[in-house]
Amino acid sequence: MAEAASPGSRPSLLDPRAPREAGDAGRDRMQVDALIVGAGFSGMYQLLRLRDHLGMKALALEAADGVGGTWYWNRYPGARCDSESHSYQYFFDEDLVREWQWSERYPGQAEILRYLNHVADRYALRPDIRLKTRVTAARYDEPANRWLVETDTGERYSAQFLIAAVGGLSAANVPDIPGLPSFSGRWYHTGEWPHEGVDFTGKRVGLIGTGSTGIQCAPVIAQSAAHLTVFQRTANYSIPARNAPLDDAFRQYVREHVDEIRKVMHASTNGHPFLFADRSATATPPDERDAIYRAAWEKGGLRFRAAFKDLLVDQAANDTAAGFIKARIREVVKDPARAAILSDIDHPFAAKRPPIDTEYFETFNRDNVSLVDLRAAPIVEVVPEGIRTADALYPLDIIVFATGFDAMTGAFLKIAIEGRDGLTLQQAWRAGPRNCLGLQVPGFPNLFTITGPGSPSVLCNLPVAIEQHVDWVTDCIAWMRERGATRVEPAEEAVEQWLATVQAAADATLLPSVPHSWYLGANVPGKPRIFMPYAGGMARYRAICDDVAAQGYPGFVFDAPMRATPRETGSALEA
Ligand code: NA7
Repeated sequence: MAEAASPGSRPSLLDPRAPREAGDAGRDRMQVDALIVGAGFSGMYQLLRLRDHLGMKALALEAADGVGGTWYWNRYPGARCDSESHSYQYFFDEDLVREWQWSERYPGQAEILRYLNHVADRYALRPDIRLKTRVTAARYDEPANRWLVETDTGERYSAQFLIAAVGGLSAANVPDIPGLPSFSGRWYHTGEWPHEGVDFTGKRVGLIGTGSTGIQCAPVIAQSAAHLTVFQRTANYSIPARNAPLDDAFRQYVREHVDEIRKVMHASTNGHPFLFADRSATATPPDERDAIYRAAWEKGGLRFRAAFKDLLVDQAANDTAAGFIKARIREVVKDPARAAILSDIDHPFAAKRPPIDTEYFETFNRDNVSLVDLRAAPIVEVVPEGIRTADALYPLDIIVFATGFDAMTGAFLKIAIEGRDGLTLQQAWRAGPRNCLGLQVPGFPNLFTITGPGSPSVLCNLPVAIEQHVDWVTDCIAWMRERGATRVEPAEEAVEQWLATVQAAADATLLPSVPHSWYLGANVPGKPRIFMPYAGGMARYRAICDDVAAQGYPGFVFDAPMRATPRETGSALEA
C-alpha cells in the first residue's frame, strides 16, 4: 500500500467554514464525500484511507466521547483481547507496528485504548472525527445520489458514501428479565461499563453469562467481592490464556518479522499469526493426540483450536478435543458437583466462540464463589433483593450482565437507515441480513458495511478482517472515481449467490449445529435464525474479494458503463 500523504494537511471538516450546501438535499447540511459511522478500529482506518489516500472529504461520527469503539466501552474488570497482541493491531504501516510496544501476550483494554488513541494522534485523525455524535438516521436521496444523515446532536450531513463502521459486537444485549427495574442494587452490562469502575468490595455480586466476557471477569470480580454468584445458562469450554509479559526478544522478533507475521495472518483461517496444524485428530493415535492436546493446553489461547485441522468439521475429531477439555475442568474444579455443572457442555468445542481465560475454573474453588445452574432452575425474575430462580432467591447488591450483544446486525439496525424507494434496512433484513460479500446491501447504494454479517468478521482476528474490508471499500471507491461512476450497489442475483455461499461455508462446519449460538442470532428473542458470519475462512474470503475486484466487480451494479474483464468461467462469488 502506498504511503499516506502527510496527515492533517487539509483544514478540518469540523471547521465552521467547511462547505454547507443549501437546497432540498443540502439545506444546512455539512457536505462531505464520505461519512463514516464509528471511530473504532474500522472507522479510524477507513477515515485515514479515504482522506489521506484518496484525498476525499471524509468525516467520522462517533457516539462516545473518545475513539476506540469496543475498547472504549468494554471496561469491565479483566477486559482483554483473545488475540495475541502482536497480531491485534494495524499492519498497514510497518513503522507503526515497529514503534508500538505491547506489554503482554494478550493486550488489556486500557492498553488497546492507548494504542488506538496513539493511532488517532499519529495520523492526525482527530480533526476529522466528531465525538459525542450518534448517527440516528440515514436516508438515501436517489435523485441527488446522496446519503442524508441525522445525528442526536442535531447536526445534519450529506454524503455520497456512507460507511457503517459500527462494529459487530457493540449493541449490548440486556435480557428482558421481569422485575429488573425493581432491583434495589446496581446493575451493569459489561459492554457499557462505567468509566469510574465499580467497587465490588464487600458486595454480593451476581454475574449472568459465561461467554468470553463472563469467563474473563468472574476471576477478577471474585478477588474483591464479598461473594460472587455465577449464573450459568450454558456450560462453556475455556482454554487457559497463559497470559504473560512480553520480553524484549519477542518484541525484537516482531519488529524484524512484520511482513512474515502479516503473511501468516493473511494465510490463516481466522486471521491469527499461526496456522492450523496439518494433521487430523481422528487419524492421530490416542496417546500422540493426547500429548498434542497437553502441549496445546500448556501453550494456551486460541492456538489450542489449531492443534488439528479437523476439529471444526468432523464431530468425531471434535469429540476428542471436547473430552480433553472436560477432563481438565473436572481436574481443576475440586467440588465434583460444581465440576459436573461446569463440564456438562452440550455443544462441540469452538462451535460457539471459544473463550480463553485466566483462572476461570480455579475461581470455583474459592469459598466466596457459588455457581447456579440455570438449566436446572432458570431465572424467574429480579426482585428488589436480588435474583429469583425457579428454586431459590439469591440476595445481591450488584448484578453484572455479561450477556453479550445483538451481534453482527444490532448496531446497523439501531440506525434508521432508509435506502432506495423507502426501503428500510429493518425491512430488508427482516428475515436475516442480506448483502453481497458482507459489504453492500441491495437497495442501499453507496452504503458499505465494515465487517458486516456475511463476512468473516467475528470469526476472525478483527483488525485483519477490518483492514481487508477497508482496503476493498477504498479500492472500489477509487476504481469508481477513475471511471466516473458515482453509484454502486450489488445485484440481487449476486446477493442470492453470496447468501448461498455463506450458508454452504457454514454447513461445511459444525458451527451451525449449536441452536443457542449468537452466530445464529439465537441469543436475542425474535431475531431471525440465520448463520451470519462467513465461515469459509479469512484467507478464502480475501481471495474471493480480490477476485471480484480484479474481475471489475461482477455482481455489483454501477451507474456508468465500466470496462470490466469478463470472467472466463463461473462466478467470483461461488464457494
Ligand atoms: P456471549 O458470548 O454472547 O455470552 C453471553 C453469555 O450470557 C452466554 O453465556 C449466554 O448464555 C448468557 N446469557 C445471555 N442471555 C442470558 C439470559 N437471559 N439468562 C442467562 N444467561 C444469559 O457474549 P460475550 O460478551 O461473552 O462475548 C461476545 C464476544 O465478545 C466474544 O465472542 C468476543 O469476541 C468478545 P447462552 O450461551 O446464550 O445460553
